[in-house]
Amino acid sequence: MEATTIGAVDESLYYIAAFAFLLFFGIVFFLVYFSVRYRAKRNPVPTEIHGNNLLEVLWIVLPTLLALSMFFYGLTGYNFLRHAPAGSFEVAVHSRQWSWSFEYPDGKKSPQLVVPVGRDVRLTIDSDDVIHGFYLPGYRIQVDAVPGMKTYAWFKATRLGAFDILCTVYCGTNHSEMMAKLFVLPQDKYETWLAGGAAPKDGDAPMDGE
Ligand SMILES: [Cu+2]
Repeated sequence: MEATTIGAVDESLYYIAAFAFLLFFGIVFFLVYFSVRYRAKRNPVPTEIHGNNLLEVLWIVLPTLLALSMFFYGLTGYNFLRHAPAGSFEVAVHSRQWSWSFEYPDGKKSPQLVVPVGRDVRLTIDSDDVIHGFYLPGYRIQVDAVPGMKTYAWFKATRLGAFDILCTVYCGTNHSEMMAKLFVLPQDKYETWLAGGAAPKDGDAPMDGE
């Protein structure tokens, strides 16, 4: 499978969720089974078990390995998300109360994020005033925009279409309206837009996977 930010986040989510389901149903199953099997009528004198080294070792070692495997997924996913591949398409993201703007290598600026499909896109994020949160759920990206420093994120623009961008840090009166769109366009449509073509509208780009 091609390595993407979507894959990195979703894989660790599914992995942890799978164990959560397994443990939940496993525990409920044995809870019900033992309640019936050892009910007072059938087992009038409670059985007490003292000391079982094998069990003690098992219930220390198994959960430790399980937790470490989740940590492994989390760490590799985090490292992947923190390191944009060389040669990424660079976009500067500026935030302020209460809007986003995007600046491209040639100096062009736009209120929406527009990128060509298939590229690795590296975002350099800053803020003019207060802390904002750059959130692009369609590509599983969330990074704070902090005044006085630059933060980074990247994603591989594998899916064509329009994706929501939101602010996730409460930043004042119009925080909830601090939204923008990411448009992932085919290369030719991207170049038309870059050369001064009309700004893409929601629904323009062919939808894929969303
Ligand atoms: Cu904000």
